Amino acid sequence: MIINNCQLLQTSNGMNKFKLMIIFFVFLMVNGIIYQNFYRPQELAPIKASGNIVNIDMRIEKDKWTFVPPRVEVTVGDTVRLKIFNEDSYDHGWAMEAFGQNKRLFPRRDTEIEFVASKVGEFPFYCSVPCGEGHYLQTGLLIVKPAVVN
Ligand SMILES: [Cu+2]
Repeated sequence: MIINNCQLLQTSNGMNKFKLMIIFFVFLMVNGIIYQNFYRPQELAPIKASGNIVNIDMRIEKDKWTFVPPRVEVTVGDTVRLKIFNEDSYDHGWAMEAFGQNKRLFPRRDTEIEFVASKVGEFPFYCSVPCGEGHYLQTGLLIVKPAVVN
């Protein structure tokens, strides 16, 4: 007996399952757009770039497993341009989950990292490349302050 694939996919009113799936996906997308634009609480929305650029020079001191400065303060919406110089003869890394950053820092050179600080809070950063005895202590903190309302 030969079973026709198309017949298996037919529903009682003759509508193809694929059409139903497409209608369902369109329904989900429309819901998503309506939610994003009208119902999502402000504090959940990422804050857009203000256009203000903050240049930060950071160093990794030789054989000290430290980021200098270890604390950085910016205002929400700032575009953060980090320039990190690695003084060591081995690799380090710079990672921050909150803003999706993870970069390898090669020895004795600058590495540039750029991102928008799109939410308020305190976000740790750390060395993401196993680099020696001080690796797990090689951390720092980015403080993102709320924007000043005029
Ligand atoms: Cu490390």
